[in-house]
Amino acid sequence: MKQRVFSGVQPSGHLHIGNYLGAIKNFVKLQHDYECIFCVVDLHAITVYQDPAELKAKILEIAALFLAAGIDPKIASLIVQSDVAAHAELAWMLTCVTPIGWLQRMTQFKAKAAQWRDKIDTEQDDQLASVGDGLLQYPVLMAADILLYQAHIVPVGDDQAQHLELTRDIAQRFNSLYGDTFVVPATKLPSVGARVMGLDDPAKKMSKSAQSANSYVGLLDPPATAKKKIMRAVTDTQPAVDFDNLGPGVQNLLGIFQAFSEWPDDRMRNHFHGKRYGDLKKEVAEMVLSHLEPFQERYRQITADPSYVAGVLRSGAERVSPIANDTVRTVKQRMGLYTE
Ligand code: AQP
Repeated sequence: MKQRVFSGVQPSGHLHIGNYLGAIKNFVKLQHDYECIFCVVDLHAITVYQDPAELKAKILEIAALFLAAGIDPKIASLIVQSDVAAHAELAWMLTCVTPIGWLQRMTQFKAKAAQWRDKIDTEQDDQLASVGDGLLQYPVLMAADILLYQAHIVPVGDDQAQHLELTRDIAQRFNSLYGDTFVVPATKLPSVGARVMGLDDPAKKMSKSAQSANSYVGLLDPPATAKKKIMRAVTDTQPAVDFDNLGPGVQNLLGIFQAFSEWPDDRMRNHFHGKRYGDLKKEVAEMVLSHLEPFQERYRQITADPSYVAGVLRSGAERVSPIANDTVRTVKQRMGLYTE
């Protein structure tokens, strides 16, 4: 029997090449050798306020982007998290076995809570004037997403590695309290592209919720915009690429090129050592656009029929629900909750 893979992407902001290189590119590769479930994690997105109409549209956009990237719904299941109620149900049961200190230590919680507080201060919006409990609980929901399907492997970018550690801790704690129930999953990071940094600030990771759109190349950015963002990327004060002394901005651009091209290290070095930054950026832009343009063409074809994506999501939910319901039933029995 094939091992199972699970991963998700939030329908928040604009999906960018970091999400693609860190996660989605791996999804496409893994679908041939594993039983894969890929999820638009909309319940995660609402941990900070989302405009309801925008969120609804974004969910379908992300699902269509998965398909445009090459996820084949005949072999992999594509689902929306809130469409399978068992995600939220298991999350509550796992919340009850998770020490609060584990959650308070999460670096993403600290960063996102600070980011949200800044936003509240700037916008002076009384209605949203607090950091929601959902931000703290987010990694438990993520653990539930994964453990629900007894996934063996979780392909993610490096920023999610800490949450995966926590998922393992929660699974092990549950197993030791109630008996062996969950598969303890392994994290799968890509060898290149696990943490793509912001183009305008290579000290920060490329992020959907970045203040400036110049930080990321969106998967749906018009090619001219994508090129302009790359040409403006921060490099450093040296005149040319020096592999023995790479600044973070240059390293990031080389990493983006390598992750798209899949060139080995020695070819990268031979080709780029001594190149001027303007030429490096031009080549990075060409490489990114050579992937982005056909990708965007497939996206246009997929979204031309609005009922197609909804149909894929419906059959995905039908396919995975028996697995999810089975796990919830077992967990309820183990915990002594009511089952018939
Ligand atoms: N910069 C990145 N480099 C490599 N991988 C990345 N991922 C995110 N940013 C990078 C990976 O993309 C997958 C989906 O991410 P997510 O939707 O769960 O959101 P996130 O991890 O919180 O990342 P974002 O894009 O920066 O979103 P916001 O700004 O909304 O927080 C994950 O596997 C993630 O590791």
